[in-house]
Amino acid sequence: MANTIRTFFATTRPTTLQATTLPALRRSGSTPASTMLPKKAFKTGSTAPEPPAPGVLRLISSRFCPYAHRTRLVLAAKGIDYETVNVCLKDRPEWFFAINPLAKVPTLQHDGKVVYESLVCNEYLDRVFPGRKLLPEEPLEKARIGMLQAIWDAKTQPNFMKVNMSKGEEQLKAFVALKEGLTLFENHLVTSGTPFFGGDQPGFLDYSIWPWFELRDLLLVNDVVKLQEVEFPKLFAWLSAMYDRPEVKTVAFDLDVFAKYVATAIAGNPDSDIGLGDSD
Ligand SMILES: N[C@@H](CCC(=O)N[C@@H](CS)C(=O)NCC(=O)O)C(=O)O
Repeated sequence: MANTIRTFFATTRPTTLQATTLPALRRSGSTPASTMLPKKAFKTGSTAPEPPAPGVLRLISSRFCPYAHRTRLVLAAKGIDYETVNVCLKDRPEWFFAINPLAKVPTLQHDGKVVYESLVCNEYLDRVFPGRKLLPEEPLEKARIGMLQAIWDAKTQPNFMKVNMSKGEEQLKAFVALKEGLTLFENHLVTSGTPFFGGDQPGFLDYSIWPWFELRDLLLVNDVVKLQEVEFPKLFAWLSAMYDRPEVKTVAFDLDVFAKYVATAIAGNPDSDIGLGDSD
């Protein structure tokens, strides 16, 4: 399973970048728009879907992307209605580059506005939509979340990937580094005395780190690099508490399908539509 997760991000950049001519709006009112869009991924050469109707929030996504998963979690936590357009990461549609110059998921479209980068998307959703606030207002508390997020991005998440993609000495080194990063998260829970990084309920950071924990059995694939509860008791309690959350259940990855996707990726032909039926 080494060398696997890298392929989740494999992309082939289209050689030609066509100007996008988006067709006129096709919907109005409160039609549950997601029912009108295919679950299958749009690929290079596809016609762009019509833009979302006024007031409809669209998530441009990929079923197996942990960054898009961050945003799915926030959407579920805040109970926000949205529609999904899936894109193929290997053969991204040309029209996607005209919406987001990086052509990365997640990307949001909302009333003519475009927002991309998972953390930016999540803050946008938190600020613009009603419901439970996920980021603290208090400046120091917000700064603490931001600093832990920086640790996650610099030290922790990359080592989850390195452990997955390496072997032998290199893998063990990455595993030690991963555990050093995770210790800072463990310590935070010890100090805060709360079950979640967001307090009594999950907040911004809980959702932005969760996807890698949900995927950990696919990422940390042998017994030598398994996380042990005895080393991270608070983090393990946090894991159980997160699994109990309805928003986590609602958008949970199907790990069997995910593993099949990984197998197609290892074989060099990641199948974004794996597990979907003909009518999807
Ligand atoms: N920093 C970005 C990373 C998003 C990202 O890398 N998404 C991957 C899919 S999991 C992607 O769109 N890859 C396309 C590419 O890198 O070209 C974020 O937080 O949203």
